[in-house]
Amino acid sequence: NQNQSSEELHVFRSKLPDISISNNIPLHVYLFERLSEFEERTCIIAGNSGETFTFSETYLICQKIAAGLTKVGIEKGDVIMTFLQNCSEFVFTILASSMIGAVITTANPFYTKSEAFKQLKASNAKLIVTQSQYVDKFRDPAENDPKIGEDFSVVTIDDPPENCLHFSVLSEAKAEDMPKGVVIHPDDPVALPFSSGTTGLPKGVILTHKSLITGVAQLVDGDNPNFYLKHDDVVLCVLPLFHIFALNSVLLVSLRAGASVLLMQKFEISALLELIQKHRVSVAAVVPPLVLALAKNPMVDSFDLSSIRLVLSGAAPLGKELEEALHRRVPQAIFGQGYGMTEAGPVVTMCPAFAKQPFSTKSGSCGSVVRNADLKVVDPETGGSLDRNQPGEICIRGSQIMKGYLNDDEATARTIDVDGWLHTGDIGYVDDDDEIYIVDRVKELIKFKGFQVPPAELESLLISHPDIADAAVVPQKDDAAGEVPVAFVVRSAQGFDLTEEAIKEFIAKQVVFYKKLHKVYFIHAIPKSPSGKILRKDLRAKLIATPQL
Ligand code: 4UV
Repeated sequence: NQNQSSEELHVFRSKLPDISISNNIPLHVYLFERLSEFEERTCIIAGNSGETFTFSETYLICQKIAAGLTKVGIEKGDVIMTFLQNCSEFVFTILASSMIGAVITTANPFYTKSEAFKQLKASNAKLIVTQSQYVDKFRDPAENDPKIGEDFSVVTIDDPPENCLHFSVLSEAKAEDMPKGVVIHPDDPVALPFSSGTTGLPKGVILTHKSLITGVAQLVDGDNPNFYLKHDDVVLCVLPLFHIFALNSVLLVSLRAGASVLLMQKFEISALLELIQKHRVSVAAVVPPLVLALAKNPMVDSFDLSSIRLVLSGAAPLGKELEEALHRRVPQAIFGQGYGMTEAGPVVTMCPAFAKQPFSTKSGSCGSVVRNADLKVVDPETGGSLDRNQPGEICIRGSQIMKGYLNDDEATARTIDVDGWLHTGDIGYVDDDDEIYIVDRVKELIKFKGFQVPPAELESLLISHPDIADAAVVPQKDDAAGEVPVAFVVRSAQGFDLTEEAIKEFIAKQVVFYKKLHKVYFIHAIPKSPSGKILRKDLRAKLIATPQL
Protein backbone atom coordinates (compact mmCIF):
# COMPACT_ATOMS: atom_id res chain seq x y z
CA ASN A 1 0.00 0.00 0.00
CA GLN A 2 1.63 3.21 -1.27
CA ASN A 3 -0.17 5.31 1.31
CA GLN A 4 1.22 3.43 4.24
CA SER A 5 4.09 5.33 5.82
CA SER A 6 7.24 3.36 6.56
CA GLU A 7 6.84 3.49 10.34
CA GLU A 8 3.51 1.72 9.97
CA LEU A 9 5.05 -1.26 8.19
CA HIS A 10 6.01 -3.79 10.85
CA VAL A 11 8.38 -6.37 9.42
CA PHE A 12 9.48 -9.28 11.60
CA ARG A 13 12.80 -11.04 11.05
CA SER A 14 14.53 -14.14 12.36
CA LYS A 15 16.55 -13.97 15.56
CA LEU A 16 19.32 -15.54 13.47
CA PRO A 17 21.36 -13.31 11.16
CA ASP A 18 21.00 -13.60 7.39
CA ILE A 19 23.46 -15.93 5.70
CA SER A 20 24.74 -16.15 2.17
CA ILE A 21 22.85 -18.83 0.26
CA SER A 22 24.19 -20.48 -2.90
CA ASN A 23 20.84 -20.52 -4.64
CA ASN A 24 22.10 -19.85 -8.14
CA ILE A 25 23.00 -23.51 -8.76
CA PRO A 26 20.74 -26.50 -9.52
CA LEU A 27 19.09 -28.19 -6.54
CA HIS A 28 20.96 -31.51 -6.85
CA VAL A 29 24.33 -29.71 -7.09
CA TYR A 30 23.50 -27.80 -3.93
CA LEU A 31 22.30 -30.91 -2.08
CA PHE A 32 25.40 -32.94 -2.99
CA GLU A 33 27.79 -29.98 -2.67
CA ARG A 34 29.52 -31.47 0.38
CA LEU A 35 29.37 -35.08 -0.82
CA SER A 36 33.13 -35.57 -0.42
CA GLU A 37 32.75 -34.92 3.32
CA PHE A 38 30.29 -37.76 3.89
CA GLU A 39 30.53 -40.14 0.94
CA GLU A 40 30.60 -43.30 3.04
CA ARG A 41 27.93 -42.27 5.52
CA THR A 42 24.48 -43.79 5.33
CA CYS A 43 22.16 -41.60 3.33
CA ILE A 44 19.01 -43.72 3.11
CA ILE A 45 17.69 -46.55 5.22
CA ALA A 46 14.69 -48.36 3.74
CA GLY A 47 12.82 -49.23 6.93
CA ASN A 48 10.88 -52.19 5.48
CA SER A 49 13.78 -54.09 3.94
CA GLY A 50 16.62 -52.73 6.04
CA GLU A 51 18.49 -51.92 2.84
CA THR A 52 20.83 -48.94 3.15
CA PHE A 53 22.53 -46.63 0.66
CA THR A 54 25.54 -44.46 1.37
CA PHE A 55 25.72 -40.91 0.06
CA SER A 56 28.05 -41.90 -2.76
CA GLU A 57 25.84 -44.87 -3.72
CA THR A 58 22.82 -42.59 -3.70
CA TYR A 59 24.58 -40.08 -5.92
CA LEU A 60 25.62 -42.74 -8.43
CA ILE A 61 22.16 -44.35 -8.57
CA CYS A 62 20.61 -40.94 -9.18
CA GLN A 63 23.00 -40.29 -12.06
CA LYS A 64 22.07 -43.65 -13.59
CA ILE A 65 18.38 -42.89 -13.25
CA ALA A 66 18.97 -39.46 -14.78
CA ALA A 67 20.48 -41.27 -17.78
CA GLY A 68 17.58 -43.75 -17.77
CA LEU A 69 14.99 -40.99 -17.72
CA THR A 70 16.67 -39.47 -20.76
CA LYS A 71 16.65 -42.87 -22.44
CA VAL A 72 12.88 -43.14 -22.02
CA GLY A 73 12.45 -39.71 -23.55
CA ILE A 74 12.24 -37.35 -20.59
CA GLU A 75 13.77 -33.97 -21.33
CA LYS A 76 14.37 -30.72 -19.53
CA GLY A 77 11.08 -29.14 -18.48
CA ASP A 78 9.09 -32.40 -18.69
CA VAL A 79 7.01 -33.41 -15.71
CA ILE A 80 7.40 -36.74 -13.90
CA MET A 81 4.69 -37.84 -11.51
CA THR A 82 5.51 -39.90 -8.45
CA PHE A 83 2.56 -41.95 -7.26
CA LEU A 84 4.39 -43.68 -4.46
CA GLN A 85 4.54 -44.34 -0.77
CA ASN A 86 7.90 -43.57 0.84
CA CYS A 87 10.64 -45.73 -0.66
CA SER A 88 14.21 -45.31 -1.89
CA GLU A 89 13.07 -45.16 -5.54
CA PHE A 90 11.00 -42.10 -4.62
CA VAL A 91 14.10 -40.32 -3.32
CA PHE A 92 16.22 -41.33 -6.32
CA THR A 93 13.56 -40.20 -8.81
CA ILE A 94 13.32 -36.74 -7.24
CA LEU A 95 17.07 -36.17 -7.42
CA ALA A 96 17.53 -37.73 -10.87
CA SER A 97 14.74 -35.57 -12.19
CA SER A 98 16.53 -32.46 -10.95
CA MET A 99 19.73 -33.65 -12.67
CA ILE A 100 18.11 -33.50 -16.11
CA GLY A 101 16.11 -30.35 -15.43
CA ALA A 102 12.80 -32.21 -15.24
CA VAL A 103 10.05 -31.42 -12.75
CA ILE A 104 8.58 -33.74 -10.11
CA THR A 105 4.89 -33.63 -9.31
CA THR A 106 4.18 -35.70 -6.23
CA ALA A 107 0.73 -37.26 -5.87
CA ASN A 108 -0.84 -39.31 -3.10
CA PRO A 109 -0.95 -43.00 -4.18
CA PHE A 110 -4.23 -43.39 -2.28
CA TYR A 111 -5.91 -40.94 -4.62
CA THR A 112 -8.90 -42.28 -6.49
CA LYS A 113 -8.77 -42.58 -10.23
CA SER A 114 -10.46 -39.24 -10.81
CA GLU A 115 -8.15 -37.41 -8.40
CA ALA A 116 -5.11 -39.05 -10.00
CA PHE A 117 -6.21 -38.11 -13.50
CA LYS A 118 -6.90 -34.53 -12.48
CA GLN A 119 -3.31 -34.06 -11.36
CA LEU A 120 -1.96 -36.01 -14.32
CA LYS A 121 -3.83 -33.77 -16.75
CA ALA A 122 -3.14 -30.51 -14.95
CA SER A 123 0.58 -31.24 -14.66
CA ASN A 124 0.84 -32.78 -18.14
CA ALA A 125 3.16 -35.47 -16.74
CA LYS A 126 4.96 -37.60 -19.30
CA LEU A 127 5.96 -40.38 -16.94
CA ILE A 128 4.50 -41.88 -13.79
CA VAL A 129 6.62 -43.78 -11.29
CA THR A 130 4.42 -46.00 -9.17
CA GLN A 131 3.72 -49.47 -7.77
CA SER A 132 1.95 -52.14 -9.85
CA GLN A 133 -1.05 -52.17 -7.50
CA TYR A 134 -1.88 -48.56 -8.44
CA VAL A 135 -1.53 -48.83 -12.22
CA ASP A 136 -5.21 -49.61 -12.76
CA LYS A 137 -6.04 -46.11 -11.58
CA PHE A 138 -4.48 -44.87 -14.81
CA ARG A 139 -6.28 -47.33 -17.12
CA ASP A 140 -9.58 -46.93 -18.97
CA PRO A 141 -9.32 -43.19 -19.27
CA ALA A 142 -12.33 -41.03 -20.05
CA GLU A 143 -12.58 -39.50 -23.51
CA ASN A 144 -10.25 -36.55 -23.03
CA ASP A 145 -7.93 -38.19 -20.53
CA PRO A 146 -4.33 -39.04 -21.44
CA LYS A 147 -3.58 -42.68 -22.26
CA ILE A 148 -0.78 -45.03 -21.08
CA GLY A 149 1.71 -45.58 -23.86
CA GLU A 150 0.34 -42.74 -25.98
CA ASP A 151 0.44 -39.66 -23.78
CA PHE A 152 2.53 -40.89 -20.87
CA SER A 153 4.57 -43.90 -19.77
CA VAL A 154 4.37 -45.82 -16.52
CA VAL A 155 7.33 -47.23 -14.60
CA THR A 156 6.70 -49.54 -11.64
CA ILE A 157 9.16 -50.26 -8.85
CA ASP A 158 7.89 -53.86 -8.69
CA ASP A 159 6.76 -56.35 -11.40
CA PRO A 160 5.42 -54.20 -14.24
CA PRO A 161 1.89 -54.94 -15.46
CA GLU A 162 1.01 -54.78 -19.16
CA ASN A 163 2.31 -51.71 -21.03
CA CYS A 164 4.49 -50.62 -18.11
CA LEU A 165 8.26 -50.57 -17.67
CA HIS A 166 10.25 -51.83 -14.72
CA PHE A 167 12.24 -49.33 -12.67
CA SER A 168 15.46 -51.14 -13.67
CA VAL A 169 15.03 -49.59 -17.13
CA LEU A 170 15.95 -46.36 -15.37
CA SER A 171 18.31 -47.55 -12.66
CA GLU A 172 20.39 -49.82 -14.89
CA ALA A 173 21.28 -47.11 -17.37
CA LYS A 174 24.90 -45.97 -17.47
CA ALA A 175 25.80 -42.91 -15.45
CA GLU A 176 28.07 -41.76 -18.26
CA ASP A 177 25.02 -41.55 -20.54
CA MET A 178 23.65 -38.73 -18.47
CA PRO A 179 22.83 -35.90 -20.84
CA LYS A 180 25.60 -33.35 -21.02
CA GLY A 181 25.04 -29.68 -21.42
CA VAL A 182 21.64 -29.40 -19.75
CA VAL A 183 21.59 -25.81 -18.59
CA ILE A 184 19.45 -25.23 -15.53
CA HIS A 185 18.46 -21.72 -14.53
CA PRO A 186 17.76 -20.94 -10.85
CA ASP A 187 14.22 -19.90 -11.78
CA ASP A 188 13.47 -23.16 -13.60
CA PRO A 189 10.86 -25.33 -11.88
CA VAL A 190 12.06 -28.47 -10.10
CA ALA A 191 8.99 -29.51 -8.11
CA LEU A 192 5.26 -29.17 -8.71
CA PRO A 193 3.33 -30.24 -5.62
CA PHE A 194 -0.42 -29.56 -5.69
CA SER A 195 -2.20 -27.37 -3.18
CA SER A 196 -5.51 -25.54 -3.12
CA GLY A 197 -3.90 -22.54 -1.41
CA THR A 198 -6.27 -20.01 0.04
CA THR A 199 -9.21 -20.79 -2.24
CA GLY A 200 -10.53 -23.06 -5.00
CA LEU A 201 -9.34 -26.35 -6.45
CA PRO A 202 -5.87 -27.93 -6.14
CA LYS A 203 -3.31 -26.14 -8.29
CA GLY A 204 0.26 -26.91 -9.30
CA VAL A 205 2.67 -24.98 -7.08
CA ILE A 206 5.78 -24.07 -9.05
CA LEU A 207 8.84 -24.46 -6.83
CA THR A 208 12.09 -23.56 -8.55
CA HIS A 209 15.64 -24.69 -7.89
CA LYS A 210 16.19 -21.35 -6.20
CA SER A 211 13.12 -21.62 -3.99
CA LEU A 212 13.89 -25.11 -2.71
CA ILE A 213 17.59 -24.38 -2.14
CA THR A 214 16.64 -21.26 -0.20
CA GLY A 215 14.10 -23.22 1.82
CA VAL A 216 16.67 -25.85 2.76
CA ALA A 217 19.44 -23.32 3.47
CA GLN A 218 17.16 -21.32 5.78
CA LEU A 219 16.94 -24.41 7.97
CA VAL A 220 20.32 -26.12 7.85
CA ASP A 221 22.96 -23.71 6.50
CA GLY A 222 25.11 -21.12 8.29
CA ASP A 223 27.28 -21.25 11.39
CA ASN A 224 24.23 -21.45 13.56
CA PRO A 225 21.66 -23.44 11.57
CA ASN A 226 18.05 -22.91 12.64
CA PHE A 227 17.37 -26.67 12.37
CA TYR A 228 20.70 -28.15 13.36
CA LEU A 229 21.24 -31.64 11.96
CA LYS A 230 24.43 -33.51 12.83
CA HIS A 231 26.20 -36.04 10.63
CA ASP A 232 25.28 -38.88 12.91
CA ASP A 233 21.61 -37.96 13.08
CA VAL A 234 19.03 -40.48 11.92
CA VAL A 235 15.98 -38.58 10.76
CA LEU A 236 12.62 -40.32 10.74
CA CYS A 237 10.66 -40.11 7.49
CA VAL A 238 7.27 -41.60 8.27
CA LEU A 239 5.34 -38.62 6.95
CA PRO A 240 4.64 -38.98 3.24
CA LEU A 241 7.25 -37.61 0.86
CA PHE A 242 4.50 -36.52 -1.49
CA HIS A 243 3.71 -33.75 0.99
CA ILE A 244 6.01 -30.77 1.21
CA PHE A 245 6.72 -31.14 4.94
CA ALA A 246 8.59 -34.46 4.62
CA LEU A 247 10.00 -33.60 1.22
CA ASN A 248 11.66 -30.42 2.45
CA SER A 249 12.14 -30.69 6.17
CA VAL A 250 13.04 -34.37 6.33
CA LEU A 251 14.56 -35.42 3.03
CA LEU A 252 16.16 -32.40 1.42
CA VAL A 253 17.58 -30.94 4.63
CA SER A 254 19.09 -34.30 5.61
CA LEU A 255 20.73 -34.73 2.21
CA ARG A 256 22.29 -31.29 2.51
CA ALA A 257 23.39 -31.79 6.11
CA GLY A 258 24.74 -35.31 5.67
CA ALA A 259 22.26 -36.98 8.05
CA SER A 260 20.61 -40.36 7.42
CA VAL A 261 16.96 -40.65 6.47
CA LEU A 262 14.97 -43.63 7.72
CA LEU A 263 12.12 -44.25 5.29
CA MET A 264 8.89 -45.80 6.48
CA GLN A 265 6.25 -46.69 3.96
CA LYS A 266 3.35 -46.01 6.25
CA PHE A 267 2.54 -45.31 9.86
CA GLU A 268 2.09 -48.40 11.97
CA ILE A 269 2.79 -47.93 15.65
CA SER A 270 4.68 -51.12 16.55
CA ALA A 271 6.83 -51.07 13.40
CA LEU A 272 7.56 -47.40 14.02
CA LEU A 273 8.64 -47.96 17.62
CA GLU A 274 10.81 -50.90 16.62
CA LEU A 275 12.52 -48.91 13.90
CA ILE A 276 13.14 -45.95 16.18
CA GLN A 277 14.77 -48.26 18.70
CA LYS A 278 16.72 -50.30 16.15
CA HIS A 279 18.11 -47.41 14.14
CA ARG A 280 18.42 -45.03 17.08
CA VAL A 281 16.34 -42.33 15.47
CA SER A 282 17.45 -38.94 16.76
CA VAL A 283 15.19 -36.52 14.90
CA ALA A 284 11.48 -37.11 14.39
CA ALA A 285 9.25 -35.03 12.15
CA VAL A 286 5.64 -35.59 13.12
CA VAL A 287 2.09 -34.29 12.71
CA PRO A 288 -0.31 -33.83 15.64
CA PRO A 289 -2.24 -37.14 15.10
CA LEU A 290 1.08 -38.98 15.29
CA VAL A 291 1.90 -37.13 18.50
CA LEU A 292 -1.49 -38.27 19.80
CA ALA A 293 -0.75 -41.91 18.93
CA LEU A 294 2.68 -41.77 20.55
CA ALA A 295 1.42 -39.94 23.62
CA LYS A 296 -1.49 -42.31 24.25
CA ASN A 297 -0.36 -45.75 23.11
CA PRO A 298 0.75 -47.99 26.02
CA MET A 299 3.20 -49.84 23.73
CA VAL A 300 5.47 -46.81 23.77
CA ASP A 301 6.67 -47.64 27.29
CA SER A 302 8.17 -50.96 26.19
CA PHE A 303 10.54 -49.35 23.69
CA ASP A 304 13.75 -47.44 24.11
CA LEU A 305 13.21 -43.99 22.65
CA SER A 306 16.17 -42.40 24.39
CA SER A 307 17.93 -41.67 21.09
CA ILE A 308 15.39 -39.00 20.12
CA ARG A 309 16.81 -35.51 20.61
CA LEU A 310 14.45 -33.39 18.46
CA VAL A 311 10.74 -33.65 17.74
CA LEU A 312 9.44 -31.32 15.04
CA SER A 313 5.67 -31.08 14.66
CA GLY A 314 3.97 -29.29 11.80
CA ALA A 315 1.18 -29.17 9.19
CA ALA A 316 -1.58 -28.59 11.76
CA PRO A 317 -1.96 -26.97 15.19
CA LEU A 318 -0.44 -28.91 18.08
CA GLY A 319 -2.23 -28.55 21.39
CA LYS A 320 -0.14 -27.75 24.46
CA GLU A 321 -1.53 -30.68 26.47
CA LEU A 322 -0.71 -33.10 23.69
CA GLU A 323 2.81 -31.79 23.34
CA GLU A 324 3.33 -32.07 27.08
CA ALA A 325 1.89 -35.60 27.16
CA LEU A 326 4.42 -36.80 24.59
CA HIS A 327 7.20 -34.85 26.22
CA ARG A 328 6.67 -36.83 29.41
CA ARG A 329 7.42 -40.00 27.43
CA VAL A 330 10.53 -38.63 25.68
CA PRO A 331 11.75 -36.18 28.31
CA GLN A 332 15.25 -35.78 26.87
CA ALA A 333 13.97 -34.43 23.54
CA ILE A 334 13.54 -30.82 22.50
CA PHE A 335 10.02 -30.22 21.22
CA GLY A 336 9.05 -27.56 18.74
CA GLN A 337 6.86 -26.68 15.83
CA GLY A 338 7.40 -25.61 12.30
CA TYR A 339 4.69 -23.80 10.42
CA GLY A 340 4.70 -24.09 6.67
CA MET A 341 2.64 -23.98 3.53
CA THR A 342 3.35 -25.63 0.18
CA GLU A 343 3.33 -22.25 -1.59
CA ALA A 344 5.71 -20.70 0.95
CA GLY A 345 8.52 -22.96 -0.15
CA PRO A 346 7.52 -24.29 2.46
CA VAL A 347 8.67 -23.14 5.92
CA VAL A 348 7.41 -19.84 7.29
CA THR A 349 8.42 -20.25 10.92
CA MET A 350 10.65 -22.74 12.69
CA CYS A 351 11.34 -23.41 16.34
CA PRO A 352 14.67 -21.70 17.21
CA ALA A 353 15.24 -24.19 20.04
CA PHE A 354 16.44 -26.53 17.27
CA ALA A 355 19.33 -24.16 16.43
CA LYS A 356 22.94 -25.12 17.09
CA GLN A 357 23.03 -22.34 19.67
CA PRO A 358 19.41 -22.63 20.70
CA PHE A 359 16.96 -20.01 21.88
CA SER A 360 14.38 -20.94 24.44
CA THR A 361 10.81 -21.10 23.17
CA LYS A 362 7.38 -21.37 24.63
CA SER A 363 5.15 -24.36 24.19
CA GLY A 364 2.35 -23.62 21.72
CA SER A 365 4.38 -21.28 19.56
CA CYS A 366 5.29 -22.18 15.98
CA GLY A 367 8.77 -20.71 16.38
CA SER A 368 10.13 -17.60 14.69
CA VAL A 369 10.26 -16.57 11.06
CA VAL A 370 13.01 -18.33 9.11
CA ARG A 371 16.17 -16.34 8.32
CA ASN A 372 16.66 -14.47 5.01
CA ALA A 373 12.93 -13.71 4.95
CA ASP A 374 10.44 -11.03 5.98
CA LEU A 375 7.22 -11.71 7.82
CA LYS A 376 4.36 -9.32 8.42
CA VAL A 377 0.91 -9.58 9.96
CA VAL A 378 -1.85 -7.71 8.17
CA ASP A 379 -5.33 -6.67 9.15
CA PRO A 380 -7.51 -8.75 6.79
CA GLU A 381 -10.02 -5.87 6.54
CA THR A 382 -7.70 -2.94 5.84
CA GLY A 383 -4.50 -4.64 4.64
CA GLY A 384 -2.49 -2.48 7.05
CA SER A 385 0.39 -4.15 8.87
CA LEU A 386 -0.02 -4.88 12.56
CA ASP A 387 2.38 -4.67 15.45
CA ARG A 388 3.18 -7.37 18.01
CA ASN A 389 0.44 -9.27 19.81
CA GLN A 390 -2.24 -8.31 17.30
CA PRO A 391 -3.64 -11.21 15.29
CA GLY A 392 -3.90 -10.82 11.53
CA GLU A 393 -3.07 -12.60 8.30
CA ILE A 394 0.51 -13.89 8.16
CA CYS A 395 2.44 -12.82 5.04
CA ILE A 396 5.90 -14.01 4.08
CA ARG A 397 8.46 -12.74 1.59
CA GLY A 398 11.76 -14.24 0.40
CA SER A 399 13.45 -16.24 -2.35
CA GLN A 400 11.98 -19.48 -1.00
CA ILE A 401 8.35 -18.79 -1.94
CA MET A 402 6.77 -20.34 -5.04
CA LYS A 403 7.18 -18.79 -8.45
CA GLY A 404 3.41 -19.03 -8.84
CA TYR A 405 0.62 -21.46 -9.65
CA LEU A 406 0.82 -23.46 -12.85
CA ASN A 407 -1.33 -21.91 -15.59
CA ASP A 408 -3.25 -19.77 -13.13
CA ASP A 409 -2.07 -16.17 -13.10
CA GLU A 410 -5.21 -15.04 -11.39
CA ALA A 411 -4.71 -17.33 -8.39
CA THR A 412 -1.03 -16.36 -8.32
CA ALA A 413 -1.87 -12.65 -8.25
CA ARG A 414 -4.40 -13.25 -5.48
CA THR A 415 -1.74 -15.00 -3.39
CA ILE A 416 1.49 -13.07 -4.06
CA ASP A 417 1.02 -9.30 -4.15
CA VAL A 418 3.00 -6.80 -6.21
CA ASP A 419 5.45 -6.27 -3.35
CA GLY A 420 6.28 -9.97 -3.26
CA TRP A 421 4.32 -10.84 -0.11
CA LEU A 422 2.73 -14.27 -0.08
CA HIS A 423 -0.60 -14.18 1.77
CA THR A 424 -0.96 -17.40 3.73
CA GLY A 425 -4.64 -17.21 4.69
CA ASP A 426 -3.59 -18.05 8.26
CA ILE A 427 -4.32 -15.82 11.22
CA GLY A 428 -1.56 -15.43 13.75
CA TYR A 429 0.43 -12.98 15.83
CA VAL A 430 4.02 -12.30 16.86
CA ASP A 431 4.63 -12.00 20.60
CA ASP A 432 7.21 -9.92 22.50
CA ASP A 433 9.85 -12.65 22.06
CA ASP A 434 9.42 -12.88 18.27
CA GLU A 435 7.50 -16.13 18.60
CA ILE A 436 4.61 -16.74 16.25
CA TYR A 437 1.27 -18.28 17.15
CA ILE A 438 -1.25 -19.49 14.59
CA VAL A 439 -4.75 -18.97 15.94
CA ASP A 440 -7.16 -19.33 13.01
CA ARG A 441 -7.49 -19.63 9.27
CA VAL A 442 -9.28 -17.19 6.95
CA LYS A 443 -8.84 -19.42 3.93
CA GLU A 444 -11.25 -22.17 2.94
CA LEU A 445 -8.79 -25.03 3.44
CA ILE A 446 -9.69 -27.87 5.80
CA LYS A 447 -6.91 -29.95 7.33
CA PHE A 448 -7.62 -33.56 8.23
CA LYS A 449 -4.61 -34.88 10.16
CA GLY A 450 -2.49 -32.36 8.27
CA PHE A 451 -3.80 -33.48 4.86
CA GLN A 452 -5.37 -30.86 2.61
CA VAL A 453 -9.11 -31.08 2.03
CA PRO A 454 -10.14 -28.36 -0.44
CA PRO A 455 -13.83 -27.52 0.15
CA ALA A 456 -14.24 -26.31 -3.45
CA GLU A 457 -13.42 -29.79 -4.71
CA LEU A 458 -16.10 -31.41 -2.55
CA GLU A 459 -18.61 -28.65 -3.36
CA SER A 460 -18.19 -29.19 -7.08
CA LEU A 461 -18.72 -32.94 -6.64
CA LEU A 462 -21.82 -32.31 -4.52
CA ILE A 463 -23.32 -29.91 -7.03
CA SER A 464 -22.75 -32.46 -9.80
CA HIS A 465 -25.36 -34.67 -8.07
CA PRO A 466 -28.71 -34.28 -9.86
CA ASP A 467 -30.65 -34.00 -6.59
CA ILE A 468 -28.46 -31.33 -5.04
CA ALA A 469 -29.21 -27.69 -5.79
CA ASP A 470 -26.41 -26.08 -3.79
CA ALA A 471 -23.75 -27.04 -1.25
CA ALA A 472 -20.99 -25.72 0.98
CA VAL A 473 -18.28 -27.61 2.83
CA VAL A 474 -16.66 -26.35 6.03
CA PRO A 475 -14.39 -27.75 8.76
CA GLN A 476 -15.75 -29.11 12.00
CA LYS A 477 -13.41 -29.55 14.97
CA ASP A 478 -12.47 -33.13 15.73
CA ASP A 479 -10.34 -34.53 18.55
CA ALA A 480 -8.52 -37.16 16.51
CA ALA A 481 -8.18 -35.48 13.12
CA GLY A 482 -8.06 -31.81 14.13
CA GLU A 483 -10.74 -31.00 11.59
CA VAL A 484 -13.15 -33.01 9.46
CA PRO A 485 -15.11 -31.83 6.39
CA VAL A 486 -18.87 -31.47 6.83
CA ALA A 487 -21.37 -30.35 4.21
CA PHE A 488 -24.38 -28.10 4.15
CA VAL A 489 -26.64 -29.25 1.34
CA VAL A 490 -29.68 -27.75 -0.34
CA ARG A 491 -31.74 -30.51 -1.95
CA SER A 492 -33.32 -29.81 -5.32
CA ALA A 493 -37.10 -29.91 -5.73
CA GLN A 494 -37.06 -33.52 -6.91
CA GLY A 495 -34.42 -34.55 -4.37
CA PHE A 496 -36.50 -34.34 -1.20
CA ASP A 497 -35.78 -37.97 -0.25
CA LEU A 498 -32.01 -37.75 -0.72
CA THR A 499 -30.43 -38.94 2.53
CA GLU A 500 -27.27 -38.03 4.39
CA GLU A 501 -25.96 -41.56 3.90
CA ALA A 502 -26.50 -41.46 0.15
CA ILE A 503 -24.59 -38.18 -0.11
CA LYS A 504 -21.72 -39.44 2.01
CA GLU A 505 -21.46 -42.54 -0.15
CA PHE A 506 -21.64 -40.54 -3.35
CA ILE A 507 -18.61 -38.51 -2.23
CA ALA A 508 -16.70 -41.39 -0.63
CA LYS A 509 -16.58 -43.24 -3.95
CA GLN A 510 -14.81 -40.35 -5.61
CA VAL A 511 -12.24 -39.16 -3.09
CA VAL A 512 -9.27 -40.28 -1.01
CA PHE A 513 -10.15 -41.31 2.58
CA TYR A 514 -9.39 -37.99 4.28
CA LYS A 515 -11.75 -36.01 2.05
CA LYS A 516 -14.81 -38.07 3.03
CA LEU A 517 -17.72 -36.11 4.48
CA HIS A 518 -18.30 -36.74 8.16
CA LYS A 519 -21.70 -35.12 8.36
CA VAL A 520 -24.30 -33.66 6.06
CA TYR A 521 -26.66 -30.94 7.26
CA PHE A 522 -29.69 -30.10 5.15
CA ILE A 523 -30.42 -26.43 4.83
CA HIS A 524 -32.82 -24.23 2.82
CA ALA A 525 -30.22 -21.92 1.30
CA ILE A 526 -26.44 -21.52 1.49
CA PRO A 527 -25.66 -18.11 3.00
CA LYS A 528 -23.82 -16.01 0.42
CA SER A 529 -22.43 -12.52 0.11
CA PRO A 530 -23.97 -10.14 -2.47
CA SER A 531 -21.15 -11.16 -4.83
CA GLY A 532 -22.11 -14.82 -4.47
CA LYS A 533 -19.31 -15.98 -2.18
CA ILE A 534 -20.23 -18.63 0.36
CA LEU A 535 -20.27 -17.11 3.84
CA ARG A 536 -18.20 -19.88 5.38
CA LYS A 537 -17.81 -17.99 8.63
CA ASP A 538 -21.58 -18.05 9.13
CA LEU A 539 -21.69 -21.78 8.53
CA ARG A 540 -18.77 -22.39 10.89
CA ALA A 541 -20.54 -20.26 13.48
CA LYS A 542 -23.69 -22.35 13.02
CA LEU A 543 -21.69 -25.50 13.81
CA ILE A 544 -20.26 -23.99 16.96
CA ALA A 545 -23.57 -22.51 18.13
CA THR A 546 -25.48 -25.78 17.73
CA PRO A 547 -23.05 -28.70 18.06
CA GLN A 548 -25.98 -31.11 18.07
CA LEU A 549 -27.05 -29.73 14.65
O1 4UV B 1 0.26 -26.54 2.13
P1 4UV B 1 0.18 -27.35 3.36
O2 4UV B 1 -0.30 -28.76 3.26
O3 4UV B 1 1.64 -27.31 3.96
C1 4UV B 1 2.01 -27.69 5.22
C2 4UV B 1 3.42 -27.60 5.52
C3 4UV B 1 3.87 -27.71 6.80
C4 4UV B 1 5.26 -27.73 7.20
C5 4UV B 1 5.53 -27.63 8.55
C6 4UV B 1 6.85 -27.64 8.99
C7 4UV B 1 7.91 -27.76 8.12
O4 4UV B 1 9.11 -27.79 8.51
C8 4UV B 1 7.61 -27.88 6.74
O5 4UV B 1 8.56 -28.02 5.94
C9 4UV B 1 6.28 -27.85 6.32
O6 4UV B 1 1.21 -28.09 6.03
O7 4UV B 1 -0.77 -26.64 4.40
C10 4UV B 1 -0.54 -25.34 4.81
C11 4UV B 1 -1.44 -24.95 5.95
O8 4UV B 1 -1.38 -25.90 7.04
C12 4UV B 1 -1.55 -25.21 8.29
C13 4UV B 1 -1.72 -23.74 7.93
O9 4UV B 1 -3.09 -23.44 7.79
C14 4UV B 1 -1.03 -23.66 6.58
O10 4UV B 1 -1.40 -22.55 5.78
N1 4UV B 1 -0.37 -25.41 9.13
C15 4UV B 1 0.85 -25.81 8.75
N2 4UV B 1 1.69 -25.90 9.80
C16 4UV B 1 0.99 -25.51 10.90
C17 4UV B 1 -0.33 -25.18 10.47
C18 4UV B 1 1.28 -25.37 12.29
N3 4UV B 1 2.47 -25.69 12.80
N4 4UV B 1 0.30 -24.92 13.09
C19 4UV B 1 -0.92 -24.61 12.61
N5 4UV B 1 -1.26 -24.74 11.31
